[in-house]
Amino acid sequence: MLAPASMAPDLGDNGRSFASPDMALLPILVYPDPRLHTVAQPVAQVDDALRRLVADMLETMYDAGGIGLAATQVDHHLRLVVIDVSEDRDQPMTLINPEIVWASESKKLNEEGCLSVPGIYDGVERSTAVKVRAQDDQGQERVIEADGLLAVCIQHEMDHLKGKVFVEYLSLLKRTRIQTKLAKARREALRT
Ligand code: K1U
Ligand code: ZN
Repeated sequence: MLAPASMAPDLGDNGRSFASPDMALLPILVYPDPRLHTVAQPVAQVDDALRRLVADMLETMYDAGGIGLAATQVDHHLRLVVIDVSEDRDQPMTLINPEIVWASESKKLNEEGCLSVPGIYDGVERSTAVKVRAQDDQGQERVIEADGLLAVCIQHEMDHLKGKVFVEYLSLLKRTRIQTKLAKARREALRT
């Protein structure tokens, strides 16, 4: 796996060490919220307001125990993704206006989860390697070559930007069961 440090925002040794009182945990949309199907718009300007959103998204992703988060999931419909697949959770990556420029023909079934579909894990077939062009948080264009978990995560997050949630790869029967389970969990959470 190739996870270039150059894609990481300048957050010191650890993305979380940057945490300041100004940082915010953003509410994550839960499937089947229709806003998850919004197609994200390109980021026009990489400025301090966008970097603030990046910092809040990283904080939200770490707090939720995720390895990635797309802006769509926090109701910001911009082509922006944050990822950290490192074991020590200290290699944050920011992908602004990401485009997959190459995807391997070889595919693999991987178990996936989603912070917008809590508690549900299922298999999705994805390319085993991808090449992605994106801007970093300074607006610099980068090309990332990814395989393994990073490649899976990038494809999952890019789907979010298209308004697609991983459960849409599953059968109608599975999706119906998932919606029933999430509706029950929501009712129970409202009761407590
Ligand atoms: O987009 C998201 O909702 C984040 C999602 C990303 C993802 C996970 C697994 C495969 C592909 C993409 C998550 O991080 S869900 C949490 C999770 O499943 C996980 C956490 C740590 C390691 C591995 C998976
Ligand atoms: Zn997801």
